[in-house]
Amino acid sequence: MSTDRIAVIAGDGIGQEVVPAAIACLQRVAEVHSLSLEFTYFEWGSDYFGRHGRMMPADGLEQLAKHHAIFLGAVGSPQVPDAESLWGLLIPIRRVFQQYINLRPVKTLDGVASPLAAKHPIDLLIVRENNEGEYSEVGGRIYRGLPQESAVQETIFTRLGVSRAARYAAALASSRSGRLASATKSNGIVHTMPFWDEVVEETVRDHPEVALTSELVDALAAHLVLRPWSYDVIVASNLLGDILSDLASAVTGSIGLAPSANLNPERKHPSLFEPVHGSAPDIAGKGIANPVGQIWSGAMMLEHLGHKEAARHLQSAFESVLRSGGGTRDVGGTSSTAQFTSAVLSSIDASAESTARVS
Ligand code: GGG
Repeated sequence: MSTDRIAVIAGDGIGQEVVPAAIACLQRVAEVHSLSLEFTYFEWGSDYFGRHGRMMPADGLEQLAKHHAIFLGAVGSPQVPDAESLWGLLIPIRRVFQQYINLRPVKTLDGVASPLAAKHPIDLLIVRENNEGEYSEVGGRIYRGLPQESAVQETIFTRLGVSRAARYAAALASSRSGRLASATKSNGIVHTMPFWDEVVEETVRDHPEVALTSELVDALAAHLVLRPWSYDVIVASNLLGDILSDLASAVTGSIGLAPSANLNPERKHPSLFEPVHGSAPDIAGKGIANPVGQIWSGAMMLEHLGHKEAARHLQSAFESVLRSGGGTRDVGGTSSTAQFTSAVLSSIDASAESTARVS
């Protein structure tokens, strides 16, 4: 049996609560499926920043590189400027390990009511370009504190970056309904967005079976509220993909449900799995955080590591707890993080026992 080495960074706020919850579920499902998962914990994040003036040690990326996957909770604290916390940990990991795809599934789950009148089930995938675009270091501020103070931030799109995101999204669409929507804003952003559109269109031409639509992001956002079920795969730039995935997951009931995989598709480097939500300082420490986004990210990690059956088992365990109304408060239930987690553990055991009885 080979061992999967997983680096764990619980990080800030509710990351400290949902990560242990998800690891308990991963360990239980690993026992059932005879998998060897080895978790190594890195206490990096905003507390580390308070002690050391940086979010992770200077050799942090070298330490992470020795692992098969990275399991991250949340980053962000009122004590640390947001740009320091994000650019000191998550963004270098995404870039150095060439995790250029951020795959964000959005799905209606039984037992979770949408805040909107969703007439049909939602099941879509957002492919967010994860290495460039609006998240750029190019720019700066001048004349700080003076009346002429100015700030400039440049968006960088490269042919390589846009085409590989589009290619990944087109292949996904091809394996599903064949429908692919690309988010743009080429009416207002007149250089980078027409370039995005051109490169996406050229790339998707290699997939004649894929029907590509290009949609202005403002209209796309409205459609995601009014008829989210009509989308299958959406490809978007770094910033637009981030915003659309928060919106779409909120439409399914809660941002606390949404998982994500930061993928290095070539598998040359470890990929990173994290919930879409952040550190939620307003509820941190109260024991009420929804661990579904983190557990679902764990299921995506198992699938990426080649453990498809274990991934399905974990997925159906948390889905069945939600279905029976055992969710946390954000999805209309009454469970604490601990109660929800223990219900998922029981569900893993129950389905393992019934499978054993049948075979
Ligand atoms: N779960 C990771 C986390 O804390 N994300 C919060 C966040 O602001 N991420 C920024 C991004 O994904 O671009």
